[in-house]
Amino acid sequence: MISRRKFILSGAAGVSAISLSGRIHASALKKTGKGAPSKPVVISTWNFGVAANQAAWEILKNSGRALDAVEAGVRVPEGDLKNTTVGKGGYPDRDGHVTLDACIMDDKGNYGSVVFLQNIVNAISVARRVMEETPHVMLAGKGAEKFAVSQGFKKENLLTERSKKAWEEWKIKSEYKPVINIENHDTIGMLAMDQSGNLAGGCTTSGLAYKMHGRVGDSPIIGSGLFVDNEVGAATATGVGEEVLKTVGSFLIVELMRQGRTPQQACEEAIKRIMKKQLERKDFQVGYIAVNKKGETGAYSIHQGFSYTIYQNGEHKNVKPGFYFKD
Ligand code: SD4
Repeated sequence: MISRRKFILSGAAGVSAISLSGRIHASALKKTGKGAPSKPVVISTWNFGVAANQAAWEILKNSGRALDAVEAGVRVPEGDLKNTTVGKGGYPDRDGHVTLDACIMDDKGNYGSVVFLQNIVNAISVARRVMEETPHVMLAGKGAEKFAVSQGFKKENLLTERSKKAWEEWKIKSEYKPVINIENHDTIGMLAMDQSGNLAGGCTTSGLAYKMHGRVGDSPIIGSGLFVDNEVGAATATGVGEEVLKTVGSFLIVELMRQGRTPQQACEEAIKRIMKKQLERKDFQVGYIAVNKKGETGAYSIHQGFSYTIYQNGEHKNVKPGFYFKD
């Protein structure tokens, strides 16, 4: 367990300490200082990064590998039945099937991914096995499921009563409209740098709710939902995957960092790249987070409401980054 029972929530409106349960203590309001970046560091999308970062930190603080940390971290929301965007409990596609996408990448440029995986809770761990136990980098659908079972993963129904009910209510109108900032929980993308300075990343999702059956998003696609280059840095995405895919967002951010941009500048440029083509569209969200080899971090989104969670310099912080549409 981490010894510090509080972490800091910071944003445009100020900074507040909140308990690990996620409740805000108004009495604990205080300003954050900008500490110099240090390692290890773990950064992840949204609020559920809190519990996920703690699991990752347990590994990092004991000089564990960034790769092990991101896997352990994102398994937390995968197994959380209340979470409707990742793993078991994730909202289904329009036909009522929960289909998962996930990928993982290590410091040596190795990558593993599963797309359109059904009936297995921990898609991230299956992705890691694809990376480490097969000659391939990506497995899809039934093949991915068969491989997972051969590796000892248990098959189970991922549609919970709650998500089934939500789907039945959705079917009444059957309108496909991805919700911006769904419950402040969405795809989890996690980036970590360990004590040795090595980077890794993981990204896992049930994808957009009520998508067409067979749809695959950005999250399991190398360079789009996630990219790690141990020489430079790492980036990951959340939001409407189609827009991330069209701009190969995470790879773009890492390449911009290679050219000298800070993680913050690179995330902003990647969002601008999307909006250049989508200027009139205000109906979708994308958020990016990034870290470079110095342990500096950055984040940016199209709309307000995106947040990320970081553990660095002895503090857990939930941060609300800047965003494109200011009004
Ligand atoms: C996808 N990027 O499947 C994922 C979903 C997500 O916020 O992140 N939603 O397109």
